[in-house]
Amino acid sequence: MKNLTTEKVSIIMPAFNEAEHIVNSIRETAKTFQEFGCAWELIVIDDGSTDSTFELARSLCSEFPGNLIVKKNAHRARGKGRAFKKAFHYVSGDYVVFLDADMDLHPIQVQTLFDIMRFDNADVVIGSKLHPNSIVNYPGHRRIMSLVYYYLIKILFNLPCRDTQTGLKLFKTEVLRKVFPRLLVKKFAYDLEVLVNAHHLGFQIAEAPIKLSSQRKYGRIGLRAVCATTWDTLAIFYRMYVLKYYDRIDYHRRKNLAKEFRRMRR
Ligand SMILES: Nc1nc2c(ncn2[C@@H]2O[C@H](COP(=O)(O)OP(=O)(O)O)[C@@H](O)[C@H]2O)c(=O)[nH]1
Ligand SMILES: [Mg+2]
Repeated sequence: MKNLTTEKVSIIMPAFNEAEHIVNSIRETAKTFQEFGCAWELIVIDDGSTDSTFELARSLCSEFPGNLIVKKNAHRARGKGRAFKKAFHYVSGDYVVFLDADMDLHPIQVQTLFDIMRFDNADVVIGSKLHPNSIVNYPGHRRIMSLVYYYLIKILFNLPCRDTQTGLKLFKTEVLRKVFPRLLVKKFAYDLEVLVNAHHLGFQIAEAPIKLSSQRKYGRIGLRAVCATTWDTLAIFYRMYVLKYYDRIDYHRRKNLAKEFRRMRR
């Protein structure tokens, strides 16, 4: 296998009630990155699972000392977005990979994302179920949801990508350092908020084909999650284009820092 990168890669793996998969997912990810031959760390962030996800993940720390970090949110399922934000505090790599914990998407595909990052000179590469070369095996109703969501995103944001929701993404760490402090969404539409802000800040986003084989026949996304995602999506649009919140956030932060500085000098 050719060398992925000479720099360090941090993989963030959110996990909620994944006792069935987590041990295999951690071992498989560790094995893949060991074979890539680069420096890596895997940050598993459990969101108050009600099964043994956290205990199982933590029991593997002695197998991968210095490479595996396992953290837990005390409160139950506060959302994947919030989990990513928390996990980012532990990141020490130059690149960050978002990877779902159920192995629907095998981490070997990170190689393709890195290749595309180089070829396209991109700052962000996202796995896309709607890429013409993707091989996807997932439930029919999820296909329809993906397509409807694609048109909604196209109309609202005109992003240079077709699928914002897939659980495999690669970022240069500097992108997330700039983007994370701006985020408000804590649950499902956080992917979109990350990409909308990265695009708005002028970072290049490219899409990669993926191979996805769904482990769960029906998925876990219910009607409530669909409604919440749609609502959050409209809220992101409102903040971006009506309130211009994301532009003002830097201004307010600078103003607060200046105020703090003056207070310190007094
Ligand atoms: N930390 C955290 N992880 C979550 C939460 N909800 C889902 N996940 C994880 O996010 C990933 C994707 O969730 P999944 O239910 O497989 O969604 P799907 O692949 O889009 O059907 C998996 O790794 C889950 O364990 C949450 O509220 N908090
Ligand atoms: Mg999944």
